[in-house]
Amino acid sequence: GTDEPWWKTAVVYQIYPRSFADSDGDGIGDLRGILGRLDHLAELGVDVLWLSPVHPSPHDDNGYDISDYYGIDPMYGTLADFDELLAAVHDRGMRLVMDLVVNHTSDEHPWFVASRDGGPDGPLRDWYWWRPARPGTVPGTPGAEPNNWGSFFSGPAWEYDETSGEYHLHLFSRKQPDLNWENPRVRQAVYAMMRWWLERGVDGFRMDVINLVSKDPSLPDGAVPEDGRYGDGSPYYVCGPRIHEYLAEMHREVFAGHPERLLTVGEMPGVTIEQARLFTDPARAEVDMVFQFEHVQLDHGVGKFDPRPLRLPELKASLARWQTGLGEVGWNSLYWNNHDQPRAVSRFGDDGPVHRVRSATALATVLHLHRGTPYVYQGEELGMTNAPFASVEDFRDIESLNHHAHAVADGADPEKVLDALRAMGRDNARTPVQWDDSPHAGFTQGTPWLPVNPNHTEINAAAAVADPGSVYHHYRRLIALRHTEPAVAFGDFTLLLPDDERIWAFTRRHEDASGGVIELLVLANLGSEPASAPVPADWAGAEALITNHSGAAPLTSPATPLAPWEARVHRRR
Ligand code: ISL
Repeated sequence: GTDEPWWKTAVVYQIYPRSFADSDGDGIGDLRGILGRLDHLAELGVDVLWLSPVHPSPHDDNGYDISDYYGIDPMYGTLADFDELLAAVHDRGMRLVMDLVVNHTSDEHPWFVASRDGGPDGPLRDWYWWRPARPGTVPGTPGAEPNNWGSFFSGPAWEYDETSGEYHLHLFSRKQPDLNWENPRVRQAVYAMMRWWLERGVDGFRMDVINLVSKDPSLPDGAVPEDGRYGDGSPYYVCGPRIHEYLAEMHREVFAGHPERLLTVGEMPGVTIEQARLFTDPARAEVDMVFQFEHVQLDHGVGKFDPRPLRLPELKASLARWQTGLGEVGWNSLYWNNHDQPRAVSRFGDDGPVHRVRSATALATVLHLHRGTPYVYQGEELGMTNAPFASVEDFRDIESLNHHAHAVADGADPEKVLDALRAMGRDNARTPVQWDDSPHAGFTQGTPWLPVNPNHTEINAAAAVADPGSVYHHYRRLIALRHTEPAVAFGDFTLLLPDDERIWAFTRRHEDASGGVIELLVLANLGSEPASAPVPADWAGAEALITNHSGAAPLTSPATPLAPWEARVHRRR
């Protein structure tokens, strides 16, 4: 499709600046560090860089608590550094997308300070969600919160302000008060800020928890689960009553001035396929694509810190449902990893020395051969793994630390809580990028804010670039294939063998403008034992486009043997 938007053939690379590359030795990554590593990304072949937040912040949640939307945190550099980085990204033919965190600000943002300190009648009071204590309670005491919602980061979703005797809502940390989008002045302030960055030259936004910005203003109590302490408020703020109105307004006020140029992706926990189709229907003009969460919650029990084994048929079925659900209308984003998820090779693959490379490349092959825009999280292209956290003191993430404190206070076994953090904690994704085998992996000359994974002596970019069989080179080939083979970007998706517990198999079928048909067959063994994939007779002998197994057997019918974690893509015309 020549009149398709450019981002349908693009691959996005996410940079978590704090952990990417440190240029000044303070142990924290920065903009000039990114600048120094741009050639690694250009050579990987990605089209877009998404930067996690770089604005001034108290860093209660590593920058997802912003105190100045118009600046750059001095820890990361200056606006001049930012402009230089943006120009260097553009010089290499890539685009730059920023993180937009506008469900909440920092409690140190001047808007919130004025809202709080101006008291109940102050001019900015209704920029946030202030509410009195529950009737009949003593304000400031447990149970007096305006409703029973829990925060995503443990504890109640309300923080008491002694001065005014009222509470503010915070779905995340107490230092991340939720903005009141009901107020049109709040929305206009957000849109003005977005326009300012677009005029500076950025190419779009990844929009943090954007489907939570519309709340039912009556903020009703939520149902309390049997074993829970807090009510579930999600029915009142996930894809709330005015969400489509707000995003359509944002599109008119911000995006419409920049036709063709932008990529917009809404991060949307709890979004359903039906909602996602509305958000991404081009005719509705809201956002280009969304991050959905279904496939990264299949191994959750009662919440993410109650991990359970994943069943492959469920994972395949989940992705297949989204392929079909957004097949005719809308568009998928595709991801295994980001700064909130444990490392995919450790979670869904086998990160031991025997199978790490092949399981990382098998997962990559399967994901990148789906229809949608793939996102690569820093270090994923190296097959970076979860980190060995010895004790709770080794964690830095507010979500993990709060969960540990609350769970242990509620009587949980600290060792079990620690095991859950090891498996699911966000710091797994946040250890510094492993550039080489030197003491701090080439990330910093100083002391890294979070220790580098000791396995950087084996797993690092320098080694990967030098080895044609590395995870890095496999990603490079997958990215190139999306650019050159239209069936990868546009082909129809059909899942094969849905109940198979080990084989992931599907086809992609694309008819070009002249009526020529190209079909791809993707086969992967998602296990550490050999397996055999049934292959229809008419596929036997089809050309192999990509494999992660140098000695791969030819494609034979009625079955093709697959080595542990072997993945391959075949094509026929
Ligand atoms: O990782 C999670 C905990 O289970 C998610 O609930 C996560 O908090 C959710 O995906 C929203 O994430 C985004 O907003 C948060 C921030 O902490 C995350 O880093 C960000 O990606 C609040 O801004």
